[in-house]
Amino acid sequence: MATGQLFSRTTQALFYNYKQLPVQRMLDFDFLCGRETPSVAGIINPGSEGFQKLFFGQEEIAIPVHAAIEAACAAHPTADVFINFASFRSAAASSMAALKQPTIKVVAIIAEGVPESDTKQLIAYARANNKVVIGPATVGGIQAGAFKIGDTAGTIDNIIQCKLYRPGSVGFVSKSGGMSNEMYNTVARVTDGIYEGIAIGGDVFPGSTLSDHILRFNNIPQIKMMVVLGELGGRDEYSLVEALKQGKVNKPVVAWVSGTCARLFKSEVQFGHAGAKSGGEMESAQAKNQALMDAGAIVPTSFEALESAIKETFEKLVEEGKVSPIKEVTPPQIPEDLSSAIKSGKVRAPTHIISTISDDRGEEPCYAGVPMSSIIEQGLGVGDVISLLWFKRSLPRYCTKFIEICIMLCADHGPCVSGAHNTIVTARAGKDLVSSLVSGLLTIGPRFGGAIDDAARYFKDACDRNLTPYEFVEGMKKKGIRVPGIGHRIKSRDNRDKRVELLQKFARSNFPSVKYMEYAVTVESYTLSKANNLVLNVDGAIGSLFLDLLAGSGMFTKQEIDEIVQIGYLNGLFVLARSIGLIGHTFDQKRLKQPLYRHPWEDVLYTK
Ligand code: Q5B
Repeated sequence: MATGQLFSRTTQALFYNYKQLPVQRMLDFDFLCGRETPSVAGIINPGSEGFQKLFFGQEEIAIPVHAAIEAACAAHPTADVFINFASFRSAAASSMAALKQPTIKVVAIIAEGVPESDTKQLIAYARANNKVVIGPATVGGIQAGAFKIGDTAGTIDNIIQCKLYRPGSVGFVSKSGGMSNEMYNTVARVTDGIYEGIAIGGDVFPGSTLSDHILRFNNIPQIKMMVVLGELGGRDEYSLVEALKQGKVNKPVVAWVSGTCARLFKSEVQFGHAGAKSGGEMESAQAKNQALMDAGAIVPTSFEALESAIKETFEKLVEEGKVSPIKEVTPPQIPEDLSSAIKSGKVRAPTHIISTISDDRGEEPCYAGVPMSSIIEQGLGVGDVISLLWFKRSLPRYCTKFIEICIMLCADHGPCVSGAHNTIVTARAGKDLVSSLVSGLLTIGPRFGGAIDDAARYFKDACDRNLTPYEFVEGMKKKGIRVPGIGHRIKSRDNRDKRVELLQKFARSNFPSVKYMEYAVTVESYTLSKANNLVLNVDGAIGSLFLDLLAGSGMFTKQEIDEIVQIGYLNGLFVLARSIGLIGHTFDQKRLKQPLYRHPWEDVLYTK
């Protein structure tokens, strides 16, 4: 075990197995102490690399995250403390790896339940290599005003109350981490405060012992007295007894071994810690308290009397002039996190996003206020989900059925259409599913699949204005605009688009009115007189029929219909539907292991 100081105001640690709260607490402590550099130099999160954003006072800082211990140590050669938040399963291996790094001097192991045989190996290696292990099963330790391990000393409020933001004159060591918080408070009340506090952990074999730290404290000039809180079980306190007897400790030691109540139980009782069970008489709290007293420690008669024993010892040191008065400092205020300030109602903050269609905050997600379970229980389908998420209302069944038919009919139209072609070429270039899908989707536009909204806009306008097909089509021609929803590359008067027929058939027998569709049909009759392929296409059929759905269902106001047409909802139906086919084409190409596509030269006209 090394002698003297383990930490200082410039000590930096590597934090293993990232946990946001303890790291942030360390940085908040740093800020409270007025440290210039953060005490966490780097984080090791096995398998992931990058940066972790955390607060250092008011500012955010980016702490490097390393995938491996070796890499972290190489990147931060001055960080000599390794704080290990690994689980009990991996704590031993990672601690040994850290101890083997030349830059690491102190390893704190937080996990409880590390196998004793593993801990013994860690202890042996640390001793042989002049390194210090704190724990396992510990909260860690603190050097007041300088450096803190993880969650030691609890909340910032507690740290301020215990004046741990500046050094006092008392060295404290205990087995229990929880009790050390209690004792920091006691010590702060009756002395000038803690200089350093260590919780060695409650295991049978602690990495470093009570006496290891007392002997170390004895060598630290700023520490004027020591407080020890032992507990029943084990013989750790006897090494301190030996040290006292041998005169190795020349500063006052106030000690108490808790667990005196164990004698009230008829059989052996296991207290909280693995090591806290009284085996034989020697391991009882009474025997250890007596031995400590006999060796020269100041041992009170009960735990309740510990505070006054500490007080008296400290006051004696003051009287003797051995303790000079500490200059009190006012610690800076740690800015409160926005989330906790909002929670406690202290502040309000404007939101950055407004959403009206879904809510995932409750027990189950809701679509437009309808819980998911109710959607499933009512046996609703994808048309109903679209009706809720796109139109924010439950449309009648014939409407949602129509939406579903649109999706089914537009799901695919073979490999030769523009979108599928692009998807196929992209998949064959080795791209992933999403890339192949979006490359096809990006092809959807005014000529291919994306004419539904414009078809609805122009048919509505022409129909509402009672234009004759002649006036409408010729008017469009004058403006140089092709009528959206009219015309197809392969469909014609003699080769009708089955999809259009199916949609019309469904609407004629289910919709209260098909006024807009009938108008589109009269337009088609006129365009067919011009050319055979100027049929009402699938975009035109959906566009005109959706106008009928909106107007005839009685579920939308005139203003809402205008808004839907103006915003352009309806191309969404083709996008959604065709995604199904484009995904299928991607899988098909991958399944067929198709090589990179190259367009044949013969199919290109090379000209100047
Ligand atoms: N002419 C669709 O044209 C196509 C005219 C017109 C007045 C028109 C064309 C068009 C409007 C957009 C539209 C959706 C580009 C189509 C779809 C999904 C799909 C696709 C698939 C699937 C076809 C020849 C002559 C010219 C033109 C005139 C053409 N269209 N006049 N209004 N709408 N339509 N798109 O065959 O006098 O000789 O100069 O833009 O609704 O995309 O299966 O492939 O499921 O995947 O290339 O079904 O109609 O005809 O350009 O040679 O024109 O007709 O002015 O007259 P074509 P062009 P002129 S459904």
